[in-house]
Formats: sequence, C-alpha cells, structure tokens
Amino acid sequence: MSCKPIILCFLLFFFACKQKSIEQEGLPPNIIFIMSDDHALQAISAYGHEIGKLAPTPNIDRLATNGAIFQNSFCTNSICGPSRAVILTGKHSHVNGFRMNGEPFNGNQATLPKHLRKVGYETAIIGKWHLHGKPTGFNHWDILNDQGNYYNPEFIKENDTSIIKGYATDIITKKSLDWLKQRNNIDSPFFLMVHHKAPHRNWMPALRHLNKYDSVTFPLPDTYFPDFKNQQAAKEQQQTIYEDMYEGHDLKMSKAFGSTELAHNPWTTDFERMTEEQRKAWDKAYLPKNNAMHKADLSVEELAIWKGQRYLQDYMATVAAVDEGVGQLLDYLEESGLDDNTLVVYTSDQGFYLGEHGWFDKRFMYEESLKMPLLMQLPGVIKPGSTIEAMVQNLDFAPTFLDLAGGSKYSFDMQGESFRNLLDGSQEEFKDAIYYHYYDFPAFHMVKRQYGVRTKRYKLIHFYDDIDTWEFYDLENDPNEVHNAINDKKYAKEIAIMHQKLDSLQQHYGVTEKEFETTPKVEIDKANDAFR
Ligand code: SGN
Ligand code: CA
Repeated sequence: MSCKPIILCFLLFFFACKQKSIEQEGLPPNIIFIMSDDHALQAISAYGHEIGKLAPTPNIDRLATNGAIFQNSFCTNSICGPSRAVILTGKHSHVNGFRMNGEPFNGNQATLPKHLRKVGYETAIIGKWHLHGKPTGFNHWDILNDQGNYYNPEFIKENDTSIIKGYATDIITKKSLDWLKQRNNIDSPFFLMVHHKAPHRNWMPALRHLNKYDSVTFPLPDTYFPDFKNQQAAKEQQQTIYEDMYEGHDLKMSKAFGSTELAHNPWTTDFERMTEEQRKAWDKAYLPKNNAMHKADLSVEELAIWKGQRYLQDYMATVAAVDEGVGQLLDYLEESGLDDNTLVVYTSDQGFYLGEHGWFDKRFMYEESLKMPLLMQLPGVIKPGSTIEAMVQNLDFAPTFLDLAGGSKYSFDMQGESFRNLLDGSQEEFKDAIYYHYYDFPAFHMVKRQYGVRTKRYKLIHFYDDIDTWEFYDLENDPNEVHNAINDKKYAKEIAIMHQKLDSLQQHYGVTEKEFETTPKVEIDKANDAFR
C-alpha cells in the first residue's frame, strides 16, 4: 500500500494545526479578573510583609513569579461598590454616579464589559456584584445577593435565585471553572470577572481552615495603640478592633467558659444559616480556643491584643481558601493551554487595615486602605518576575484591558489611562499624582468625608463635612502616617505644591462644588449611635 495518502493526511493535519495556532496568536488575550473583597496587600506573601510571610499565599504569588507585582496601585475611593463602579466605567465616582454603597448604579452607562463585547469578547461575572440591580453587559452573570454570606450563600442569576450549600469562596471558584469549561463560543476571547466575598467582614473561615493559624502569632503593628495627635478624623472613627468589633459576630467569642453561645452578635444571619453539621464542626473548633481565653482572665490591654490575634487568624484563614481557588484557576489555564494567551489579574476592591492605627476596615486615605494589591501575568507581554513601581489606579484598569483587547478607541471618554506600556517595560513612569475622594459619611464606621492627592513621596488630605481639617504626610520619613505635618514650616513649599496638584487634578477630573456637600447635624448624631 502506498504511504502517499498517509503523508498527505499528515501534512493536511499539520497545516490545519499551524493555521489554528497562527489564528490564536492573532487573537487578543482572554482576561480573567480575580478580585477579592477587602484583601490587604500585607496579607499576600509576595508583598513581603510579615503577616503574609506567616500565612503564605503561594498561588497568588505565582502571578508575581510568572508576571508582575505592582507596588503602587491605588483606589480612587476606598469602599466596595464605588471601587467596582470605577473599575467598570474607568471614571471617578462623581462621574459614574456611584459615590457610596447604597447609591443606585446606572447600568445604562458605558462599561468595560459592554465595550469588550463590541470587540468580540464573551463576558461573565461570578460572585460579588454589590452594585444593586442586575448586571448589564455580561453574557453570563451569577452573583451573590448583596454582600453575600460565607456559608450557604444565595446566588442570583437571570431567572433564578437559590441558596447553594457550601462555602462561598469554593462555590465561586467552582462556578468560574464550570463556566470556563463549558464556554459555548470557544472561538471568541473571554473576559471573566471572579469576585470573591472573602476576606470581607465577618471573616468566617472554611471548615477545613478553622484551626489553620491557631498556633501562629501575627505581629501587631507599632501603631496598634495610637494617640491620634493632630488627627481628628482618625480620633472620631468607629473601626477600632478592640472597641468597635462585635465580640460574637466578628471575633467569634463565646459568652462564657464552656458555652458555645456567641457574645454580641447583632445579626444572626451569618451563623444561623449554617447547617447543623457545619455548626457542629465550627463549635468544636472554637470552643477550646474560647475557653482558653476565658480562663486566661485577660487585662484590658491583653484582651485588645488577643482580639487582634483572633482577627488576623480568622482573616488569614479566609484568605487561604481564596488562594486555593486562584491555584485551581491557574492550574486549569495551564492544563488547557489557555494560559499562553490569558491575562490573569489579581486584585481587591481596596486595601484594608490589619491593625494599623488599631483598625480594621478601610475608607481612610492612609496607605493600607488606599493601596490595592495588584498582580498580573500575560506570557509574552509581561516579563516574569517584574516589579512595577509606577503609580496606577483602579481607574486605569478598563482603559488598559481595552487597549490589550484592541478596543482602545472605546476608552475615549474614560478618565483613566492605559498603562499597557508599563506591562512590557517600555515605560517606567506613569502618573506623578493620584486623586482620591471618599464620600460615605455618616455611615458604618463613621469615617469622615475626605479627598486628597498623593505623589510618590507626599500626601495631602482634607477631611470635611462636620469637620474641616487638613493633613500632610511625608511618606518617606513617616511611612506609618502618624505625624501630621500640615503646620510644619519645614514642609511649607511641598505643601503649597501639593495644594496646586490637588486643585489641578480636581479641575482635570471635573470635580464641582456639588461634591463637597455636608450633612445636617441631626443625621450625624443619629448615625453616631447607630452602629455600636
Ligand atoms: C458591612 C460591614 C462593614 C463594612 C461595610 C462595607 N459590616 O456593612 O464593616 O465597612 O459592609 O463593606 S458587616 O458586619 O455587616 O459585615 S464593603 O466592602 O461592602 O464596602
Ligand atoms: Ca470591599
């Protein structure tokens, strides 16, 4: 028998494969955007902080090894819904209209997924949405109801709302993998947003992680017991670990030795929704730890330190499941060969305080909540192991992704800019100053309204509404931001320059008088008592 037909078949097969790979090379990259909720960069080992090193995140770190770690990525408004709206629109809060949690998001406006669809992408979002109303611009969406719950959370789809038994982080990972595996239109690139609830308050770890960090002592920051000299807004917040956390709901403390009944737990929804089996495993893990605390008969200061430890142990245990989920997604990309042409992004909607200034939560323009973790891999574009020092913002994500997707013309009216050239190293600098504006006052944690500007070295903040105070920090000499140098003559010149920068940024971004509204005093007084 002649072997000619076999050779012919082989050649045809070879050219077909070759053709396919040329086409694929020409395709814009897929984008997997993994965003957790309230994940401080101190809690990611690749960032080198002590906390991250004691509770490593090997899978998130894979992105730093395979790609780039950003050292200076900032949000424009450190709170959940607003950050998400900025990411979707590439516009500051006062322009996209979603300035604080609870305001309606106008889903008719132009957004990143809508533009990506115009250039041929299939788009999906799975997990936390928190912009109220139904997502628009996505071919597929499957979202947590509002903030979502750690155990047996409720998910909402176009025509279905159901409680899914299990642990939120694992369910979100599984739903994401299922979507990737079952994609109906495999010839188009995709944009998948994987949005975790973890490590958001009230930090409930998965059953397999309930004892994960019991034997680890995390370092509490030098500023754990602050004096807030010349920092009036900081003095008046309600987000101090040892003053404002709910002992049951947040710290999982029991009422008494030998009891599993939770101490202060104003909303029963998080624990009551657990199955009997889950609750049993939970109590088994926490009872001995809580008993030990009761037995130790701690002083006020010792208890404050104990609370810091409990907080960090639980927080990091919720991060562990997120990290495992990232690992599963990366493994799948590698096994399927998709990794070659997929931009994988890991970030959080904002940073978070892990005891700095004595705090949990975010909102303030001080570093730990202003900074977002940001890691990205894209083979062939981002050099493995790169560190990007340039200042970028969540405002710039949409223009950057559109640029990579071949849709940069759609970002013409966005306020962010593409930082694509930072990715391949063709550019090292980006912005010389970033603008911040937080509005959610009076609200949970009573953090004052504030706006400001940050450059590589300095920060100027104005707190307003029921106060009117300015703060200035030299981040090089005072990285912990404990010395408000606004009245220090030594910095007069720098302060004047920062004022100019602030004015010109507000002008550039179209900030009008309307953005500086204040609240009637009766409302503030009412709110002051509401969240204790
Ligand atoms: C909840 C939390 C607050 C948190 C806000 C906003 N309390 O209200 O601590 O600041 O969400 O968070 S909780 O005990 O009900 O969880 S955000 O991430 O959605 O902005
Ligand atoms: Ca958040």
